[in-house]
Amino acid sequence: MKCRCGKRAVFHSKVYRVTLCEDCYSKFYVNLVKRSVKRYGILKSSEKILACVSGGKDSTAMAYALKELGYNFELFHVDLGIDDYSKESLKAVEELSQVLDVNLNVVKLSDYGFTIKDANRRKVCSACGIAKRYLMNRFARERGFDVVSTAHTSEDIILFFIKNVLSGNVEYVAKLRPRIEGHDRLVAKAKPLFERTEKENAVLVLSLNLPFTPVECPFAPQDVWKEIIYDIELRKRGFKQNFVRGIAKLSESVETESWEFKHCKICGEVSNDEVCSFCKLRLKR
Ligand code: Q46
Ligand code: ZN
Repeated sequence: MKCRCGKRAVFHSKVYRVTLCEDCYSKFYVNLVKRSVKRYGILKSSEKILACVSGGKDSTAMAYALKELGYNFELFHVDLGIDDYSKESLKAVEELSQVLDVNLNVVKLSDYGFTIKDANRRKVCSACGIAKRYLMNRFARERGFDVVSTAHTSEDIILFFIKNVLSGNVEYVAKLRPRIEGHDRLVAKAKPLFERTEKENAVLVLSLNLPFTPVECPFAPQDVWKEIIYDIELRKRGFKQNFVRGIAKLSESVETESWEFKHCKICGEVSNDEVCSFCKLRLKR
């Protein structure tokens, strides 16, 4: 198959009705991100952005798009201390920082007195999420960043939505807004890739040969819901994109004004409890 410019195609999509080569695809991808950011007011051109990168393909694609769109941003990586996975991830984000010529900030979880491997094995991903959210928010606020940008894809958003609806946490849909404004000690959060798919991100990083690690975290769960989401997309083209747009609309209808926040009596950060989840993790040591 050939691109409209005549070169060999690397991407074909029935949803967008396009067939594109490497060069045309990267422009097309960046334009898609630009369109989402504009339509949903996800980022402002005046903002200083902290872009969270794991070393995987999705956050690499996000960093590339932010660079191409001319945003003022730095990279942020949490070294989780998970053996080879963390070593490979760190190597990838260091290379990415060089390739994009963007400053990289690294925070080591072990500096806070524990590593992910110390968490209860069945709850390791939940502990990891708590630690990453805590560290990125605190780092961003203390260093004067206006917004934290994460590379959640449409699959992540749909997965989170399904799981929370199934457990009855309907109000949590508010957390799926493409942009959540800052409040109290919480910095604004942005998801510029919420309409993008993992495949679109993979094609971008592979076709541009951007640094990323294909090494999977040893704790990554086999999620049957992800497979179901892929199956639906196969049977109903455009499902993911339409569904996340619906979630974005729904998320705006959830009232969050009455949500009450406390402050952790140990670290002072925003918390649902007397002691925040991150300090609880640390204290279990
Ligand atoms: S890094 Fe952390 Fe993921 Fe590994 S421990 Fe689970 S959550 S799987 S994004
Ligand atoms: Zn705390």
